[in-house]
Amino acid sequence: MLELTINGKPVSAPEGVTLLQCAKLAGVKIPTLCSLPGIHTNGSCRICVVEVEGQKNLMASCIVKAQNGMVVKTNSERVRKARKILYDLVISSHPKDCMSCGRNQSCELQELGYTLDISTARIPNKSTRAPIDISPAITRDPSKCILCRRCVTACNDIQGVGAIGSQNRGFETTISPAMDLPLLGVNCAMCGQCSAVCPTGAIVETDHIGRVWAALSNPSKRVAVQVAPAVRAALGEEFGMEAGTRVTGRLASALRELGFDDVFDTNFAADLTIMEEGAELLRRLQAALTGEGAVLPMLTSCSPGWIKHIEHAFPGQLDHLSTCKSPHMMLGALIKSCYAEKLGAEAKDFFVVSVMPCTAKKYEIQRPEMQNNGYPNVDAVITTRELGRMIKSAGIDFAGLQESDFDAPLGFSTGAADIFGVTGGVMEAALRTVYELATGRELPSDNLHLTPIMGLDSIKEAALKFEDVKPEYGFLEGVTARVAVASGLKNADVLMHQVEDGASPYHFIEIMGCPSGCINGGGQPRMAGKPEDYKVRRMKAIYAEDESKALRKSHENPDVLALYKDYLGEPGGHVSHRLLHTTYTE
Ligand code: HC1
Repeated sequence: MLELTINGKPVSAPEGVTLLQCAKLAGVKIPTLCSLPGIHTNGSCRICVVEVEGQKNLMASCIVKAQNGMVVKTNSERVRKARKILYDLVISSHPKDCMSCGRNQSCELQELGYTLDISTARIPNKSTRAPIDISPAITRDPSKCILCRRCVTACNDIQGVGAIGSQNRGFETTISPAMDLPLLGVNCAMCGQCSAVCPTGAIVETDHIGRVWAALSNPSKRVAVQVAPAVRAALGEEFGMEAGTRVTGRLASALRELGFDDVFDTNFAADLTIMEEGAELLRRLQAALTGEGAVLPMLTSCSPGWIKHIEHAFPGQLDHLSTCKSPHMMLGALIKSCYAEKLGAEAKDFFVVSVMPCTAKKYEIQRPEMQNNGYPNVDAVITTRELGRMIKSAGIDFAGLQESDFDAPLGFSTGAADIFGVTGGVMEAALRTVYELATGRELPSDNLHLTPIMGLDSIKEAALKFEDVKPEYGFLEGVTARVAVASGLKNADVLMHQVEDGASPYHFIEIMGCPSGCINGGGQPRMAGKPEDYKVRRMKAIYAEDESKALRKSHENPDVLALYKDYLGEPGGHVSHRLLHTTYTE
């Protein structure tokens, strides 16, 4: 252990930590605009400067390593003055339009001004408005960029995509795609990890709140809403609750209070996806194992950031993707067909809203593959953050809401659907069903988890041997199915290079575009100010949702079974294919 002094108090810290981490361990908060746990920006903002005895210059505490005997001051007059000057320089080119900015009251730059007790801007404003880049999922306003480079780190180092970077030099420096191209013109996956770390309003999700309010006040539209699995494990954070607080019942009530006519659950369609994807996997395995030939490994297709990435990075491998649409698109397709028919209505009468932890879902809904009979399956996507803003703007006391259930018939789900929200969950849910269908034997309800693919590791794998299968699944007898799971696009690439080389040992691979899966989606509450284990807390909430359910396997969902009996026929059948499946050919 190291022994040093911070602000006159003795502090012990493990070897290797920075002064910023060391101060945090000692309960001393040093302000910063660029550093975040897991995001290493090399001290670009300098706001975290501290005085170190014996050193002439102030030092950026996020890059200087703690050393034995150091005497550090984090709040001296010299430090405070320097931070104010640095802050003034940052805001000298900032538009200062806080009142009309989407990040008003959730902006780290604004909050820092308060923390530093800034009362006047002493450097004349040099701000010039640069053109705003509005893509279907992400909106970039370069005027609000403070060059902290968190987004560059998220895109390049964590996701391995490299869609944005530093352009030009000195005062001309901007953060943007190369040659100032729009995001839609480069290899951006629309995952929104940049928007989740941006401290200001420079990178945000493209706003769908306006179109949702408009639909809610349009008397000729029936407005149905659905909620992704991961939203219920994080929305509470927007209302000051601890990371990992489960708010499923309050969420359903809030949506009713907002005026939605139907409050459905994407989880229903996650169960449906397992039926469809499971049938597709069994068909592909049968073809492969009986010598007919099939494209394996099959890759999951529910993460639209992942879909956009494979189109850019591995365009020759698209036939590995499952043909299943993502669950929320499936549910949208059902609302505008089966459910509309039941009510004597038509697709045009409905406006379907998805509440998602994901920004790429905004891109997904406008894809031509995601419509039936000329109508998009889903009309608007709001992120978890956007829903939080809508609830606040409607004056709803979220914490004080009574809990309620989602509406029938498209709101009931099993625990298998809940775990879609975390990396490894789709695979575990699929294997729960495929194993029971193939063997006819029930898995013990107290031992459903496939532990090798649980947890937040970036790449995981498991093997499952099929023995004593039912006669119709004889092709599986003695077969050991090998599966892998990756979350985050950089990790996906590792598995995809094997696929591209024809060297993948797996039959089935789950890929989620965001690191750790949807619990850490680009549209989830931002991590700044959260405990470092916030992802673990959200993961535990997701597994707790699963474990709290009476039914925990998708093929046991009675409403999904009724849907097949009354409308769809069988998994992978003709109606399913028309509504619930697609192919990507870009
Ligand atoms: Fe996801 Fe999915 S799990 S993609 O991670 O398959 O976003 O939560 O809604 O559609 O169900 C996201 C989450 C989500 C879909 C489902």
